[in-house]
Amino acid sequence: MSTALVRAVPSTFANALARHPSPDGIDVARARAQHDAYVRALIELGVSVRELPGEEGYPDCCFIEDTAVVVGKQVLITRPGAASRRGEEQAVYEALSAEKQVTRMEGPAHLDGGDVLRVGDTLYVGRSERTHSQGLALLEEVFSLHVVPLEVRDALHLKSFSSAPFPGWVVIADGFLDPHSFPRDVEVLRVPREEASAANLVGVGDTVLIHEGHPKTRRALESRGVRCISVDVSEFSKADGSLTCLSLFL
Ligand code: CIR
Repeated sequence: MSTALVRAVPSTFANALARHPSPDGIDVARARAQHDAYVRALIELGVSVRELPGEEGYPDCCFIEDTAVVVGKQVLITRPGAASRRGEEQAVYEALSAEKQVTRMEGPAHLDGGDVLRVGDTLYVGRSERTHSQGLALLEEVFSLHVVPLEVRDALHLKSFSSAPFPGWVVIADGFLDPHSFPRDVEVLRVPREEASAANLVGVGDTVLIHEGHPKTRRALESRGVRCISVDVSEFSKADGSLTCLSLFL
């Protein structure tokens, strides 16, 4: 059974970082209800979910994916790219250090887990406003995997417009990345740019969780035999988050 670590939405979530703050603001109660539904969907798919408490001093802490990169027993605890998020990783370190081989990233390197896309034995790593070359070098050192940098433009993270929901599969939104960035034996599913946030999928078995309201992506997946479960993460989207960012698969 797979295990996912999630982190509760703090009451300060309305102050989460946002590249284009929504005029309506973030509704924290609604975000919490959406988070609960996301957790329930994972549990219904047979995932064992562990939840860490949120911390009021870290409005973005529910975006737990950014604080660690997990590959089997090896974990790299990151130094998040945004200064206001540095320190969120401590609780994740404490939760994982007894059961995993944990390395901690030291300054000046910085990296967000949302920039790390694992496809087989390769880590594709977005060079973004949050992740720079020193962060990439440490990834190469810690994991015995090939690291390939990809430039991120017009988005927060590499996984803001991509994901690898199943082995051998990558989903990317049009216009952000050259589809030929991946080897030929990787199946690349392209989704329309206007549905970019639906390219960020969580895959469990033969099923994906998909951001609600993206019919073209859903149809493209279903026509390939993928079962889709929609979850509404609209409040997290207002803070540039999507589906993978809300969990760390251990
Ligand atoms: C941030 O700007 O850091 C958060 N508001 C959003 C982080 C989303 N993380 C992710 O997609 N991995």
